[in-house]
Amino acid sequence: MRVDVVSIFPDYLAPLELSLLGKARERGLVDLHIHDLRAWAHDRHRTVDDTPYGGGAGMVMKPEPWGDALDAVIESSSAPAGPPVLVVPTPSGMPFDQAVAEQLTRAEWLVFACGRYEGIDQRVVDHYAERLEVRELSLGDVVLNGGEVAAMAMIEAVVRLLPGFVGNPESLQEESHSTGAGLGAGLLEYPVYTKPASWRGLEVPEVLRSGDHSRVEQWRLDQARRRTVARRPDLLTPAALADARIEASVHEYPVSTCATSEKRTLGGVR
Ligand code: JAH
Repeated sequence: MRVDVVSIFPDYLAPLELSLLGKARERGLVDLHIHDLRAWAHDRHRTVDDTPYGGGAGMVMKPEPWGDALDAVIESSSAPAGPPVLVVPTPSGMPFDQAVAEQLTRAEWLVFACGRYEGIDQRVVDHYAERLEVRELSLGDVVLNGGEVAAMAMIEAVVRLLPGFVGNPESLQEESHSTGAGLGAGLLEYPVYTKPASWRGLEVPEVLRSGDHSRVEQWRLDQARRRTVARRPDLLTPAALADARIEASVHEYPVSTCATSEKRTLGGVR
C-alpha cells in the first residue's frame, strides 16, 4: 500500500516512520511519502491561509496550494497505476471506525490531506470528488489543532490490518471476527489480568484461575456486556439494551468502577 500525507507540519508525521509502521515499511508493506504543503505555496511568504468569505473567526486554507500539491502527488511517477483514495481528516466528517479502517486497508493507495486552522476551502474536496474517491473522516467528537494526529491514528489503524503485518495474525482475526465477547461482537473488551494473582490487596477473579474454560468464556461475555451497557449503550441494539436492563434488575449486578455521564446513566443499570 502506498500512503502519501500532505501537511504544513511534515515533521509532525515523523512518528509514522517508527515502531509498528517502521516495521511495515521495512517489510515493504507500506511505501510512505510525507509532503510539505508550503512547497506548493504561491508567494514568497509561502501563504497557505486567508480570511473566510462570509466573515467569522479564524483562517481558511487556500485552495490553490492544495490543488497544486494534490495534483503533484496524484501524478507522481512512482505512484500506483490506479487513482488514490483521498482522506481528509476533519471533525465534520463521517466517523472513522473499524469498519472504515477495513475498507481503507483494501485500497492500493491513500492520500491524506491534513488541514489546519478552520479547515480547507470546501472546493478542494468538491473538485477531487469529481476525479476520485474522497472520504472526509472524523476520529471522534473532538477538535484537534489539525488533521495530522487524526491521520496518524487512521494510518496506524489501516496499516496494521494489511495482510502480513502482524507477527500473530490470529490476534487480528479474533479482534475483527470474534462471535464471543469483544469489539468484533459489537461489545467492549472484557477486563484482562496477569500475574501476580494478588497485587496490592487486589485479587485476580477466581474464575480466571479455575481452569474451567466454559466458565471463563461465560464470565468474559458477561463482563463485556456489563461494560458496554455502562459505558457504550449506543453500541447495543434497543433489544439488547432492554435485555441487559432486565438482567440487571433481576441480578442487581454491580458495574466495575467507571464514571458514566448523566446522559448515559440508565435506570436499573449503574
Ligand atoms: C482540526 C483541521 N476528529 C478528529 C479531528 C480531525 C481533524 C481535526 N480535528 C479533529 C482538524 C482543525 C483543522 C482538522
